[in-house]
Amino acid sequence: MNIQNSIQLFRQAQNIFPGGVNSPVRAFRAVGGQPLFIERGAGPYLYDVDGNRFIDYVLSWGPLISGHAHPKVVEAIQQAAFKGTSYGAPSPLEIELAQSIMEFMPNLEMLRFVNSGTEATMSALRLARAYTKRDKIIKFDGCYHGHADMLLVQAGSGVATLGLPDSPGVPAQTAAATLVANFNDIESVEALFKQHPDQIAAIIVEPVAGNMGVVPPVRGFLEKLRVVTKREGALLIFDEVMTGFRVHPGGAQALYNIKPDLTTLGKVIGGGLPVGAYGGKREIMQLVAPSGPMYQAGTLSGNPLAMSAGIAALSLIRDETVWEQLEARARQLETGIAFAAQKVGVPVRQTRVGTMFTTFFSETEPRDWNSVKIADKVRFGKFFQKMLENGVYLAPSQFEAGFLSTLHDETVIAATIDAAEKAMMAC
Ligand code: HOZ
Repeated sequence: MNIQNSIQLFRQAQNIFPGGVNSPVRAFRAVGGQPLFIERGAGPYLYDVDGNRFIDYVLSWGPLISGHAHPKVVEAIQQAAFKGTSYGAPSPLEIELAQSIMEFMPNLEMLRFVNSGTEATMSALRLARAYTKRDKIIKFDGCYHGHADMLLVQAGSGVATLGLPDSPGVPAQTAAATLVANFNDIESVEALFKQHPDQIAAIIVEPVAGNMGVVPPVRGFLEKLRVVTKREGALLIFDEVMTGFRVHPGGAQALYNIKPDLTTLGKVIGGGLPVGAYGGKREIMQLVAPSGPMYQAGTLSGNPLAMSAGIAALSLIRDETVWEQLEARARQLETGIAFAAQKVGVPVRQTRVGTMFTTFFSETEPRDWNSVKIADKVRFGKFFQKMLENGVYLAPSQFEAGFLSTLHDETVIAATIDAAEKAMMAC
């Protein structure tokens, strides 16, 4: 595969950006080789600057449920841009998008728009602390909720990929207020409540873990989190930045029928533009300034481009048949990859919930970070490179999720399975 232009650009980029990138996982350090520079995306495909075409399963790390550059989303952004790119004042678009989100997720009685998932989780935790008047929080080993100080503790995603469980620069006191439990292990949660009585403000959880690769919750785990938090006077925060609209139209909270106190959402509600939101029970949300004393603000929050793109993107997935088709294609991919691995004799564990999936190169059932981290990363790296050579772009880390769009049709999926079989034979 010719990647001469990408090679040249990466050389330049390394002088300008740390590691040559603006977000760590993109540097391909976990899979070898070097990043491809992208020229454009169209439907299920990405095209790099050397003219190579790839079936894309990253989809901007999740949000592009209707594929790249969907005409309706592009048109909405164009129309909005003609009317100005930012007002720093309320616009009717904010109400329209919020109402659309609330139809999908009725637990959000009120919400606040922000600019990213990181802002959403950081603000939701501040709110939980303000509401409960407690300082400590619980997160799960291997879960990632953005790069706010208090959340860079035994985190997933790029932090796990690069083998940096924590980050220098996070004050020890801040890190000490973040308690870490094991995903899918309610006993580890109970133990923390016992050790820190009346001090824990909230549990924040990816209801389907996605940032250590896709790890579904075991039966009863989320239900128990709900019971324990209620009993202990702590809030339950579902971080649905990844799972929102991905595992079910109403997110994981609809799929598993759990009512969290607060929910965080990210780029998916802006059709891939920079946006996020946090929301939940009215009584809690009313603590947010200016209706309450918990301060949080942002000039670009609710900006008209992101709102317009979000309105268009969500309107495209309202139809139930869209979901049925997505589910069918995702199942085709899941079984196809698992079958290819079996045929070739490569041990994998294939996980999937809705349109999120991961192929773990492991014989151990993925259940938590400890069972996931032993996956064969070298083999994954080889698989990743072979998939690229065969025209398939996966997330460049064993510890990330893959995503499908409505434009990943049967033919696209069949080509992916074919590529997977070839790639497995070579790794
Ligand atoms: N940590 C992000 C995915 N979980 C990657 C973001 C990016 O590189 O764009």
